[in-house]
Amino acid sequence: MRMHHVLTVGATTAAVAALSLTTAVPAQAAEYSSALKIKGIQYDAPGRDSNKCSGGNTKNEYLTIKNYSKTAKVNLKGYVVKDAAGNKFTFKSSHTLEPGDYVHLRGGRGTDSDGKNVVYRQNCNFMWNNDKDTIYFYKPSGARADVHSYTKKANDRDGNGYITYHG
Ligand SMILES: [Ca+2]
Ligand SMILES: [Ca+2]
Ligand SMILES: [Ca+2]
Repeated sequence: MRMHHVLTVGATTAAVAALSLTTAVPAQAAEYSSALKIKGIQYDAPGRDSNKCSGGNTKNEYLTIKNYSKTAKVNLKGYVVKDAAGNKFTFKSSHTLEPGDYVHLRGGRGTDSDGKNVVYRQNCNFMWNNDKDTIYFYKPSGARADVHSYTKKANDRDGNGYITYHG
């Protein structure tokens, strides 16, 4: 009886450990039904970081969103990007991504351009932390399109500040 009790406790502990492991798996394990996904992120802008609008390097921090559909055009208008701290960016203007097309969502201020594949957050503060963060990407409906968590240590082996997700 005593032995049985010990075994039961052991099994329960293992089950709890397995459960917490499952919970701790980063969000990128999940796969959502979406044509638009995160191709990669330059989360650490090259060089010494400065959030000054003039002369700073926030523009060199960017998220790349790509249309992985072979047939569907997708308008970015209404899509939302959030980080772990709840900082939020909404694509407010129409910007159509053709199949295979991509956009760089850059920090800082600038002129959005379909031809140059760029949208600016119009905010000179950095959004993506250099040590770790989570990238949440939502459809206009509020449904998740893609989510990825990173740490510099685990996900950026070459240390260049860039991480590839859906290449
Ligand atoms: Ca930097
Ligand atoms: Ca952040
Ligand atoms: Ca890298």
